[in-house]
This record gives sequence, C-alpha cells and structure tokens, in this order.
Amino acid sequence: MRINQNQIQENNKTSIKTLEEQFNYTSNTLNNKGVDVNAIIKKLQNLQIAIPSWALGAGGTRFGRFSFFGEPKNLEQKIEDIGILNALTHSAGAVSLHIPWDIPEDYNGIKTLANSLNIKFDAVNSNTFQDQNNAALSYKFGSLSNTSKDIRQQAIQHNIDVINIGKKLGSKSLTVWLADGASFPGQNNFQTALINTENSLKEIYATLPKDWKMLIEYKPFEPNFYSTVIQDWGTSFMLATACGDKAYSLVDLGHHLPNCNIEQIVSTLMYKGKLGGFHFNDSKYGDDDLTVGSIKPYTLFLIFNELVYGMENNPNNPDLEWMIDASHNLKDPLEDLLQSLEAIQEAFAKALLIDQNKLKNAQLNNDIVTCQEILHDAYRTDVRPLVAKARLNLGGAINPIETYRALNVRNQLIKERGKYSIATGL
Ligand code: AOS
Ligand code: ZN
Ligand code: ZN
Ligand code: ZN
Repeated sequence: MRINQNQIQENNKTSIKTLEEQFNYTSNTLNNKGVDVNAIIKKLQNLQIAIPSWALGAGGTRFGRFSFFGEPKNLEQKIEDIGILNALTHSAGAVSLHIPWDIPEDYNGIKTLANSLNIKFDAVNSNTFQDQNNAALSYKFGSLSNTSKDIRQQAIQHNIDVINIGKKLGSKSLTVWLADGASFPGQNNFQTALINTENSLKEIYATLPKDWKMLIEYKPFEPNFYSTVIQDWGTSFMLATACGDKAYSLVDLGHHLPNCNIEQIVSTLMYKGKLGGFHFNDSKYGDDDLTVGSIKPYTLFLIFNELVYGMENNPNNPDLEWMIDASHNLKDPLEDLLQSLEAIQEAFAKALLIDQNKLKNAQLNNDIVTCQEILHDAYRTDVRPLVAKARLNLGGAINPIETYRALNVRNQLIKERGKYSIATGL
C-alpha cells in the first residue's frame, strides 16, 4: 500500500485556505516579535525521526494483546508502513531495526524499497533480552553481565552480528539496551555485573566501524525489578566514557524514576558531548511507551529547550539520532505514530521560539519572573500552523490523521494483508 502525492494534495484542498489564514496570522505575530519564522520552518523540515520497526503492530501488556488487523507481516511491509507515515508527514524518513526480529532476507530488495520511500536505516538494535530459537545458551540470568564467560561471549557475538547486518544496510549506529539486572537483593554482585558489562561493551566497541556510534540505553527497572546493571544516565555515561569517543548515552523518556528532571540530564550529557540519541515516548508511571506528548507536554518542551540550547552551544556533541520508542495497545499504531511525530515537531518548534539572548539576560539579572514568562510565552504559542506549513512545503499532508482516515489506509491494509495480527499470531 502506497500513498501518492496526488492523493495528499487532493485532500489538502479542503484545508489549504484555513491553513494559509492561520499561518499568516501566526507568522505575522512572530515576525513582529523578531522571530525568524522561515528559519524555524527550515529546521522543522530537516527534522527526521526514526520509526522503530517494533512499533508498527499491536503491542500489548503481559496481561493481553489485542489486534488491529492489517499489521505488517515482514520487514518489507514494516518499511511500507513507515513509507505511509513519511508520505504524509515527510518527517519519518528513517527506520530503526531490531535484530533478530527484522533480519533482511534480501538486502538489495530491502534497500531499494526503503530508498524508493526515502527511508534511511538508523540505529540497529541488538536483542539479548530473550532467548532465540536454537540459541546454545540462555540469557535468563543476564547477557553482557552474565557470570558465565560463554554466555557473555554469545551476547557479544550477537552484537557484532547486528553491526554487520547494519553495515550492509547503511546504518551508522548500534543501540544496546540490556535487560540485565536482578529481581531480588543479593541475587547479583553489583560490581561483578558492572565490570562484566563494561568489558563486554568494550569488546563490542572494538569491532565498531570508524564512522559508527554505539548508543548505550539506560533504564532503572523492568524486566528486573530490584536492580538493573545500567540503571541511570550516570552509569551509561561512565560506560560510554570507558568505551571511547564513539560511544554515547541514549535517553529514553520512559526510563526514569518518577519526577526525574530529564531536561537536566539532557543538558549535562550535551555539555559533555555524550548525548547520542533519543527514544521519544511519554509515561505517567514507568516505561509506559505512550504517545509522545500525551501526558507531560510541558516537560517535553523543556527537554527540547535543552536540546536546542545544546545543538547551538555544544559543538562537541554529535548530531542526535531521533527515534520514537512506543508501544500501541489501543490505538491504530500508524495513527498513534502520526500523533507522536506531530508532538515532537510542536515541542521542537516551541523551543525554537525561545529568545535565548533574552533568556540569558534575564537569568543574569536573576529576574525569575521574566525567565518563566519567556518560556511560557513560547510554550503557549500555537505552532501548529508552522508545523503544517513545513509539511506542506515538502508535499505532505496538512492534516495527516485526517488524510490517513480519508484515504482509508487501515482498511486497504486489511484488504491487502488480511486480518493477521502480530499480537496474537492469528
Ligand atoms: C526497552 O525498555 C527499551 O526501551 C528498548 O529501547 C526498546 O524498547 C527495545 O529494544 C525494543 O524491544
Ligand atoms: Zn527505548
Ligand atoms: Zn523502554
Ligand atoms: Zn519505553
């Protein structure tokens, strides 16, 4: 299933006049305040967010999984789904693959398909959190941290295999997320687990191509509920530093304890040049993997404020790998991802509205009220016309979800693919 340019433009006709009115009003207001609206639109147009290959079907919880139907059965169909997102938004020009769930059978075929949909291969993700068919050894008690050298070696080799798969696709980074840890006090020796992990990561790092990055994701809980080996940004930072210049921390928004000041973590990592990538999502309680911006949009804005500051002031920090990491239990995954893409762009646009010089002066004068007013003024601006305009300029849909529904995409997918469900395997 593909969406073509004409279908989108046809659909845009109903809302183009309203958008032009809204855009003119917003850009005039902003121009009067001295904001360079064109520069913001350009930045929005350049923002490309990778879609995780595991987020295109129904997710679920340990209690149940409910299908959506028409879900992708294989890697080709996953890429086609991302092609739909990208045609509508022109902001989803990359995929983050999960190995072994997405091992390509036909590399050239997959590359040609992705290319035709303007999709690049972003970070490849290794998986040592579940046992694979025919695996010689089990990860039940850990992978890179395991007390058994043979099990560690199997996990190291898997990561090297993932790098090699990524090389064939044009990926430039490996994301490592470990489920390793302990569910009960006393189960693990913390130092042994950490030392084993550090040594294993160094072995993987040694095989990394020159122009690659290693992204180390942290998470304080789940599936282990007493401790995880890489529990927080400090541990991730320490391991990345121990590995070397090409290793960085990856921040997943759901991987923090309640009320954690994530924007400050972002700021610190960027200052040190060690923020490599992002997994966007939102959460109320834990690693809920909900739609970006659905629960704490102001926090998302504050995070983007630090990202924008870092991108302008920390040349030592590399370009970030922007990724969504979400799971869909109730909504159509494609609609949910469209909402997440929009939320990311809105938060980015609002952060770009902040007058950094004015903010700096207010901070130097300890004028807290003005500091807060500057942030609130940006946050309260309705930037949706800017985001829609950026999309329109690239040939995308003014209202992606409306267009997706008008074009009956999900029904078409069900017609083509049948009622197959990843969730239930039926
Ligand atoms: C797990 O909690 C992490 O967020 C991972 O980044 C990701 O969800 C996983 O690798 C996908 O299975
Ligand atoms: Zn993640
Ligand atoms: Zn997670
Ligand atoms: Zn998550």
